[in-house]
Amino acid sequence: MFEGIRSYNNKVFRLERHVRRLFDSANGIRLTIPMTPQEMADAIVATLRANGMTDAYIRVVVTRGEGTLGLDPNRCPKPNVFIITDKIPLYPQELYENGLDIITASTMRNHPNALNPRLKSLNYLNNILAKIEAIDAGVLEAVMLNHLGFVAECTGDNIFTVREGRLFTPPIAAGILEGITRDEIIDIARGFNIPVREESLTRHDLYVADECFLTGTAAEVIPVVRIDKRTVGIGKPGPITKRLAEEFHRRTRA
Ligand code: PXG
Repeated sequence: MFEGIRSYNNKVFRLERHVRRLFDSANGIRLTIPMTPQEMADAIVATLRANGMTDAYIRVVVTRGEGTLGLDPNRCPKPNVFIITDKIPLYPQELYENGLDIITASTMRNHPNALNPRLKSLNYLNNILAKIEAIDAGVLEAVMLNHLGFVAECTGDNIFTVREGRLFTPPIAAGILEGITRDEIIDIARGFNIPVREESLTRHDLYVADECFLTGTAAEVIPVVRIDKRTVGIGKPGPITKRLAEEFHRRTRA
């Protein structure tokens, strides 16, 4: 299982939430992390300090550890934990200003009763296959539908739309990761009295949106201006997207 976390200005953003999600993911696959959540949080901060980084992308990984070949996880008695602090390449700055072009992937998101997308595991083949479709189509990101044909999420980001002043995003039950950036954006929108609806979206809802954007720890908040070669809204990042992104950046530095 893993986490992707960021630090800004020497402070780890939403550290407790990330640690909680890591423990929930481990719990979901019956993997016992050999430390307490507080010890994990301390280890993350200690790694950041040891590497002398203030603005970093932090990757925490918990594996089942060494063992024999075969499927029985009990053959791996001692879990391994490692923490990397590094930089992660963002989308080019120009795309934050002008917006991203994405496609709908034909690879659907994992069925929640097979491998639940709420589990942040390093089994990303499902997402990687969709990412390959995006790259083949000449774009950088793909939106994935769920087993019912509703919009789920992108390969490493959650998705939002704006229509008539309201914010929409698929519910957790659509089979998505409970994104920490997603939660932050919902909280910011509520604070601005922008109505937020977590409801099922179809591809058509994306096409007729006034605005669209993606959220993730790595990508932060990035506008989408074209989906499947169709222009979203006026083809430029919208005012609500900009307002939410601005407040998000303010909070990361607060
Ligand atoms: N959905 C999926 C499938 C993700 O992997 C998010 C949503 C956003 O969640 P947070 O909590 O970060 O707001 C993720 C997280 C990358 C990269 O290289 C992306 C993630 C993790 C690690 C690397 O783009 N995405």
